[in-house]
Amino acid sequence: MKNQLPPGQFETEKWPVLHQGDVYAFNKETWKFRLFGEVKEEVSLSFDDVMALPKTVSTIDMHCVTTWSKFATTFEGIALREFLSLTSLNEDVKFIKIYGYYNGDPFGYSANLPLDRLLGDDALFVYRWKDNDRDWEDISPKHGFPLRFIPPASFYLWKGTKWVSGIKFMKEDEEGFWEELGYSMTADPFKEDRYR
Ligand SMILES: Nc1nc2c(c(=O)[nH]1)N[C@H]1C(S)=C(S)[C@@H](COP(=O)(O)O)O[C@H]1N2
Ligand SMILES: [Mo]
Repeated sequence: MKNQLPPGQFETEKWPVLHQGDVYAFNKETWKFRLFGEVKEEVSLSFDDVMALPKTVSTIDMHCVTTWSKFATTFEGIALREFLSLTSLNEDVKFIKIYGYYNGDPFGYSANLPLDRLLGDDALFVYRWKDNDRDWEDISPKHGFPLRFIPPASFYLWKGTKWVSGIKFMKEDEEGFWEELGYSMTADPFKEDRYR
């Protein structure tokens, strides 16, 4: 599903910035990435632990609910599935919530997603990107440095948590930051599935 414009969207060449709250200032000493919820054992990873995981490069279209879409952006990052090899999930885990910083709180932002649609190369925790106009660049602080999630193009971009801090594994679906405010649990741009 590449370079396909969902209904109600227009294409932008630039990459706009959108979020609530402060831009997180990276501190390698205190930065942690937690795997928790329905897991046999909780895991806490340092930045070096995360960066030692296998890398994936993918071109992923982005669709923001505010109606811009950006095509042909190539990302390098760690596929979500790599984290599954670091812990054992309890039975019947179907959903996750990806957490990130909001005004200094590492778990202040979150977005829910169905796990079975995040096992491919198009579900990445990214640290650098390039497009037709530029060579590889680190993800900037405003876009989520040092690490942010980019969801598959079949989800609106608010499911792409910036300044990530962990993944909660869940049996039942649960609202995240925007979902609590009335946005869609499923968020499919091709169905204009914006609100609940
Ligand atoms: N931690 C955090 N992640 C966030 C947000 C936020 O407020 N805080 N906003 C989301 C929203 S609404 C969008 S549209 C995308 C925008 O990503 P961009 O600024 O890199 O384009 O980030 C998402 N990730
Ligand atoms: Mo958004």
